[in-house]
Amino acid sequence: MDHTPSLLSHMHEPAIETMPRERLAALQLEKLKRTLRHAYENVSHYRKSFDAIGVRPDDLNSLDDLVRFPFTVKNDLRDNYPFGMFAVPREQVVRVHASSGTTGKPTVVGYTRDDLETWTSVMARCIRAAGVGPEDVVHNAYGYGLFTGGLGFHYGAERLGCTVTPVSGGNTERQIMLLKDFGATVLFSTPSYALNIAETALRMGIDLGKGPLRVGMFGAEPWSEGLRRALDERLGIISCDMYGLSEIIGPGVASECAEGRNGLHGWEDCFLFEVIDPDTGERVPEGRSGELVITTLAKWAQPMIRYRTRDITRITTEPCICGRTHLRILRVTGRNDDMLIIRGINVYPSQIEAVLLGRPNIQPHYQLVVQREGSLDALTVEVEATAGVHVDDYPRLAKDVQHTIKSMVGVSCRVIVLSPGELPRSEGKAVRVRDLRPKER
Ligand code: DLL
Repeated sequence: MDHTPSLLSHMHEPAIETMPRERLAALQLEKLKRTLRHAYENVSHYRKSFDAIGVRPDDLNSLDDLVRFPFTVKNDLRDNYPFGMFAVPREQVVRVHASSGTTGKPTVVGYTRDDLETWTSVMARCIRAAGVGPEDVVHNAYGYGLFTGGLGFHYGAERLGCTVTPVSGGNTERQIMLLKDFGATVLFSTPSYALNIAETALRMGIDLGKGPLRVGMFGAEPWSEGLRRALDERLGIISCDMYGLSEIIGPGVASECAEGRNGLHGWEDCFLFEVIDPDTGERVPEGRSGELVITTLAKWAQPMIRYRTRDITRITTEPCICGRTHLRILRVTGRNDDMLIIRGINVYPSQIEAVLLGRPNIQPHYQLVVQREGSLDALTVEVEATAGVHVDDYPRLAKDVQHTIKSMVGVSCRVIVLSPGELPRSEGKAVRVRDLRPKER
């Protein structure tokens, strides 16, 4: 069989990744004009929302002109459920995915054949950036199905020539047997599931840290540097962060390089990134924290114009040691929606995680329970002690954690220390918050 064409296309890719930023901007402008026209001409939602504020695709003459265009929000997708945001005849849509919302109907996303090709190639870029290649045996524990994680990683890794095991989530003991028997060198999963895998393996008497595993690509939920260190150590790997969302393409929007591991390269030839103040909608200067807004530049079935991700982050265009020129998204600390306001203090679960991971005798499993006490919200943090800590020591441990959370995050909370194994373990996206407040009517 002749493998030349696919090898050649891989060789062209790195040129895009190191393209000078001025050329990248010119490419973005050209693609953005096409995207705006395509959206306006083919999606009634965009036609209406542009007309409502009197802007036309032709009003865009520079990248900065994008601020004149309206945002798109998750509700726009819900209102047009299931296929109302498609910009091509349904016959050209060859795949749909969906993300389950907390409220009823899922958010549906569609792909043309070209969109799938774009997705596969950005995924291959991400996986290569983590230092993975054809020599690797990849264990893919992201869920296969409507969730974009499983199939997104699958096709990207196959494109690179890796040997892919499509395990999906769940049945953790069997996963460990396969990891070991197949000699997996790379693990794809959510960070919370990776932790579950590491822990279950130890219980089975298997130290994955001593095996051939060498790289982990973790994402789909917020996680902290502390959890990164724990996973690196327990699994004997270099773990890289991976970011994406169904509405934009799935995983593959941005990922860390193995060399830098300091922010995720967002692929600017395919996506245009902005950071805004979530209250005013104004762009914030580079380096300042705000809500990430993404416009697709190469998505035909369902173009997204200024999609408000609700994810809070910062971006930088400072050069990275790996030589890639695409901007970096600094770790996504959480979603706007995940933010708790406890007695006036804003708290993200990942901030609590960062504190817990630094404490002795505490395991990296936790849940935050929010309750209404009178007119105020009260926070209880449930954590687990490590094996071997005597129950008599739990109250002292609780006090220590409570004190550290207060001094580092600024929030007062109750802390309950539980025995090892008492908290639920994740098999996909971890549930970090149990909200027991009465539902607003
Ligand atoms: O979670 C896509 C994905 C799959 C990304 C596998 C990475 C790995 P959704 O289910 O639509 O898509 O959820 C998207 O998850 O808006 C963020 O809030 C959160 N998220 C995703 N990656 C990260 C990350 C997939 N690395 C939503 N850090 C996003 C923090 C993340 N949050």
